[in-house]
Amino acid sequence: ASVGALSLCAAAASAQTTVGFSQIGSESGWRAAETTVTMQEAETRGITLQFSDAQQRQENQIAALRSFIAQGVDAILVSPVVATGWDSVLEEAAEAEIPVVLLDRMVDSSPDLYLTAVGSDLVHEGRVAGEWLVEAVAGEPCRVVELQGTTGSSPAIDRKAGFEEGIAGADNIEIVRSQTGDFTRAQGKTVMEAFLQAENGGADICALYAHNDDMAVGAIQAIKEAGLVPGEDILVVSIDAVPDIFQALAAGEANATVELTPNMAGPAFDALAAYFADGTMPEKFIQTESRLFTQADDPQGEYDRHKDLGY
Ligand code: GYE
Repeated sequence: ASVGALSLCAAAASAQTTVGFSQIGSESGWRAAETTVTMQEAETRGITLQFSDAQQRQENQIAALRSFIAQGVDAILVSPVVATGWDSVLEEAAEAEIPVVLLDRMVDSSPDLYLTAVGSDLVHEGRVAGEWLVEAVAGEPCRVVELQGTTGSSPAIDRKAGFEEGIAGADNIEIVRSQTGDFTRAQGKTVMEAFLQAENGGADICALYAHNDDMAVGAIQAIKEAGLVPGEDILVVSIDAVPDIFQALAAGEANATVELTPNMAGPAFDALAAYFADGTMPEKFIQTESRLFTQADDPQGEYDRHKDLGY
């Protein structure tokens, strides 16, 4: 079964729309911001949001989705922690004619099994980071260490592939170590400590590429504790554009980040509203914008602006 139009009636009949949201957890500042924004967007629109925190476990997400289906919610939002293993539960939602919208991460399942996905082009983000590094080192030899996101998650897979594409033409740049830091600050620091130790105290590392800002912030701490200057001795490029990385950019301790909006729920709720109103089928992928920020892009101003926004 695929997402049908019958759920239109269900949502239209009840005065209030109820949406279940299965969130991954709170591994990063970006994730926390997405949760906040999703709750705000629901409230603004008068949507009742059933929030479920999976604490990083797919089995908890699948259980949450099953409980949303059993309750008969009007729609489901899910940020899938990993890409595989969703077919059965998505089929169950489709059987129940409950539209599912993916937020910020993708699944390997057939697109027929969800209404739409809201997210950035994760490969593009990695490519932008890689291309930035190619320019920054201008032909000089550069040994890169990479902190990957959660193993098996679409951003970890795609941001790795994208970065490799971005540096593909540059023989002077080489990824010498690559390991997961699970998108967390704590793991970013621990894994960076191991990288530094393995690479001559850090002297042999030219740049760090982290799949998110939180891991970069943890790694920056490790670099400082190793007696090196992040942003100078070791270049730091990451993804998300959370307030803390703008602070690091302003302090010269990070070099570049690729912005990812935490407002995935706004476009998701817009698509659901149109779908419930008259059956309008959204595009299968609603792409949010990505842009690069460097130390030259007024990081202090960006920090202030992001602080004011709350993310
Ligand atoms: O970049 C990271 C996180 O799924 C794209 O998940 C998202 C990533 C985001 O926790 O910080």
